[in-house]
Amino acid sequence: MIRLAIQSKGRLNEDSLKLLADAGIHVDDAKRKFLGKAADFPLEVLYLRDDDIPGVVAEGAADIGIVGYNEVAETGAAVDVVRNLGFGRCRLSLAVPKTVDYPGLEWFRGRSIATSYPRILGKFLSENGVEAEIREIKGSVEIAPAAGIADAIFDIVSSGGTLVSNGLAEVATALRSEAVLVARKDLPADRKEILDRILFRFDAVGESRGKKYVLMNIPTERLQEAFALLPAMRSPTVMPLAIPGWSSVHSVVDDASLWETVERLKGIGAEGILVLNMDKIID
Ligand code: PRT
Ligand code: ZN
Repeated sequence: MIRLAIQSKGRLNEDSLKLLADAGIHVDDAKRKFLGKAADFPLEVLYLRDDDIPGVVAEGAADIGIVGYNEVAETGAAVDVVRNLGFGRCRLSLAVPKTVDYPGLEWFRGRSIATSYPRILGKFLSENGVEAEIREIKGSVEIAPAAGIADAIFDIVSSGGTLVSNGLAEVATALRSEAVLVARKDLPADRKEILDRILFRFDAVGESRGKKYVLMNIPTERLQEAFALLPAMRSPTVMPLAIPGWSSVHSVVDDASLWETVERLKGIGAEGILVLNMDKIID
C-alpha cells in the first residue's frame, strides 16, 4: 500500500482526482473525510491543505503527494519532484500599483512587499541584489497596497484578472509553477514499485493530452507527402482500401497544429478525415 496526499479542497483537488481516475485509480471525493482508500489499486489517500503536503511527504506520513510546485519551493521540504503534471499552472510575480512609473527591479529597493511566499521572494530579491522589506500576510495579498499595508505585492498570478481589478500591474516573475508529483526520499522498495506503476499510468495519460488521433483516406500515390505532414509516434499506419489506388492512413497529431495539418492533408487529396480523442498513449 502507498499513501498519497492530495489537496482536500481548492484548485488542485478536482484535477488531482481526475488524473487518478484517468489512471484507473478511483478514490472517493471524500471532502469531509481525512483518509480514503482506492477501490482498485493499493493506494490510500490523505486529504490535506496544500501548504501541509510537502512537509507531510518529507516526514513520511505520506509517501507521495500532488501539490503546486510553489508550495514545494516555499516550504523547502526535502522531497523529490518526480513528475510535472501539467495542471494548476501559474506564476509567482511582483506587482506594483499601476500608477507607478516602473523603472526596473531597483524600484523595490527599500520598499515593502506583501506576500504569502516570503521564502521564494527573499531568494529572488537576494539573487537580484535588491534589499526590500518582506511583509508576510496569509490572505488577500492583492489588497495590501490599497490598504496601505505595503508598497507592492508578490503573489500567484494566472489570468492576471485579480491584479487588474485591484489596480496593480505585474512587473516581474520569480517562479513558474504547476502541480507536481512529489515523493519522500527514503521510499521503501515495495512502495517504490507501486510508485513506478502509478508513474507508468500517469505518463500514459499525460502523453495523450493535447493530442488527437487522425485517420483519413488518401490516394496511394500521395502517401509520401502525407507522411511528411504526419510525425506519428513511430510512423503512420497505412492500410490499403478496397478501392485500388487508395489507402487509409492513421496517425497522432498535436492539438496545436491540428487544423493546419488537416488543411494541408486536404490539399494533397485526403478525404473522410476523422479526428478522435485519445484516452492514453502507452509507449
Ligand atoms: O486550503 P488550502 O490551503 O489547501 O488552499 P489554498 O487556498 O492555499 O490554495 P488554492 O486552492 O487557492 O490553490 C492551490 C494551488 O493552486 C496553489 O498553490 C497553486 O499551485 C495553484 N494555482 C494555480 C493557484 C492559481 N492558479 C491562482 N490563480 N493558486 C491561487 N491562485 C489565486 C491567486 O492567489 C490570486 O488570488 O488566484 C488569484 C489570481 O488569479 P488570476 O487568474 O486572477 O490571476
Ligand atoms: Zn494553502
